Amino acid sequence: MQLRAVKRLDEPVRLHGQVVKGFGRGSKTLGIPTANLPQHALEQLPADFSTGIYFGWASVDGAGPFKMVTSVGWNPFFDNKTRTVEPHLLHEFPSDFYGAEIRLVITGYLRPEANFTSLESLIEEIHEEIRQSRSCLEE
Ligand code: ADP
Ligand code: RBF
Ligand code: MG
Repeated sequence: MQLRAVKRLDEPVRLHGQVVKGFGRGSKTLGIPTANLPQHALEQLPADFSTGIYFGWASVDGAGPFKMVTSVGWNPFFDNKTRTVEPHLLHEFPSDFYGAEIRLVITGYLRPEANFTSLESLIEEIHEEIRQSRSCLEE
């Protein structure tokens, strides 16, 4: 993989909302579940916030904090029509937690959103970012 400069945000960005259903693609297609935030949570983003891949911390119904890596954007690979915030939490949960209150603190930025030539390359890239986020957050 190419080495990337990780950017710490000057001000952490906080978002919260109840976990909603998406297209079910995270676990089924990618093997990487993402807890989607409701559309109105996007209003909590600063106006100049760029779409892209970020990392930070999450809590679920007050449990945590758990490390997380999140996409904020349009998911160009899937040609989505709406902007979404979809964190993958670096924690094994015993079951789904749709409807739970999730809180995010976004502390760092990894890269802009990208399109990929294959699903395999998207999955490989996300796995690399999970490793990178883990090591950044352990510092
Ligand atoms: P959807 O398109 O509905 O978001 P996903 O396949 O992305 O479907 O699955 C997401 C759901 O999986 C989350 O809403 C959450 O309830 C559950 N889940 C289980 N483990 C995790 C995890 N480590 N990170 C994020 N979500 C998880
Ligand atoms: N989707 C894209 O279309 N392009 C991306 O560059 C991209 N990067 C992602 C990085 C991470 C760390 C995660 C968790 C997801 C990413 N996705 C990306 C989003 C992916 O398309 C999304 O999780 C699925 O659409 C399932 O909802
Ligand atoms: Mg999801």
